[in-house]
Amino acid sequence: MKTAIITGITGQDAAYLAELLLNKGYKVYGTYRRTSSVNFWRIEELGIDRHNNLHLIEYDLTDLGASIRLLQETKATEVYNLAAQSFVGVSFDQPHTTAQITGIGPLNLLEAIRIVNPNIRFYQASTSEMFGEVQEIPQKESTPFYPRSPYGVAKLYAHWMTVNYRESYDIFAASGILFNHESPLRGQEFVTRKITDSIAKIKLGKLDALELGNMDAKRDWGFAKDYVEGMYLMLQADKPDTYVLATNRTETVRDFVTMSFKAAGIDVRFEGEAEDEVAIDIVTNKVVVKVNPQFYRPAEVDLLIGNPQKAKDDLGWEPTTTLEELCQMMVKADLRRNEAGFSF
Ligand code: NDP
Ligand code: GDR
Repeated sequence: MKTAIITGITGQDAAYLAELLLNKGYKVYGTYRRTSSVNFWRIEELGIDRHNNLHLIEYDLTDLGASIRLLQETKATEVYNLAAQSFVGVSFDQPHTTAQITGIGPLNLLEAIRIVNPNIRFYQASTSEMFGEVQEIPQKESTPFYPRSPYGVAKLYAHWMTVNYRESYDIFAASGILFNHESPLRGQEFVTRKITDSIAKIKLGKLDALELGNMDAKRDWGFAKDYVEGMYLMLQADKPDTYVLATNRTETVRDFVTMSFKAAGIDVRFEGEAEDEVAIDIVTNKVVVKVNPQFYRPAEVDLLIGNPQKAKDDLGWEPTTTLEELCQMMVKADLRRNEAGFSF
């Protein structure tokens, strides 16, 4: 039986990856960190929380000793490092914490692999935020990096350490540069889920209007379940490498708003500019989206669009879900949850 560690089991990607690996017959150790009230709603929603082959372990990425013991005790042969302080906005307020968790955290795991068993295969969750300020369109593995947030800088450090351990110690260390990927399991602080959950509440009369920041930002949004398949394929390859996973389509936050309202059966029109921009329900004439500068970032990543050709050629990976399908899936899930009276 193959054994894998997935760090950050309470997060979106780890839940889908755990489901994938369990279905492939893996024994999975999912790590969570100590909090006063830990929340396993994602693995519960997928129905895998009581799976015989899923073992939950308390672990903090910032602890080197704990990283060493984690590898010694589980005897895992694959480590998927998905844990991070993953919210770009928060990284501006907590740059030091973000550096410790998102930057140094992966180094702890790489060091632990080097010490405990250099044959362990390692996946690092790298990000399109490392590209930041546009240098080339579409972005690919060879595009120069120019991160625009403490989060992006921390991830870039972890990415280069992954490459460095691959080259220095012959460790099978893969780095997946993943563009934004969303799902009904996305955290509510991220813009897509904030939009779909708010639209469900507006549709059900529980909320008047949704407040957003920069609606001009363009993102390459895919479906998280497609992307975890790519993570798995990277660790099954003949050699470790760096791969971009993306859909090669980019849309604005405004477009995502329009598509998601449409998925809820509401047509909207936009009026005004910048801080005065609003979206109006065409039938009721009510304002349903306002801009709140509180959600602007000190530095923004304006445009992300990825070229996943290398992953297609080497791994046979391709995204399967359109943005319209993604919006429909997310709005449907949030309507169901809000109708039932709860929404994480
Ligand atoms: P989430 O924010 O949903 O999950 C992050 C996980 O990391 C949570 O389980 C969180 O635990 C855990 N974590 C945070 N700090 C620590 C710590 N000190 N020790 C151990 N665990 C910790 O992220 P996603 O699932 O969306 O993303 C997975 C990974 O991929 C992240 O590294 C993210 O940065 C990266 N990424 C994500 C993309 C996306 O579009 N989703 C795109 C590119 C990269 P807790 O619940 O306690 O907070
Ligand atoms: P991002 O995702 O920063 O790309 O990082 P997020 O959904 O937070 O922002 C996307 C874009 O939307 C704009 N925006 C808002 N964002 C949030 N969160 N809330 C708002 O109200 C809002 N209004 C507008 C943002 O300014 C931004 O331009 C995600 C995370 O999952 C990272 O961990 C991951 O590495 C990258 O995707 C790829």
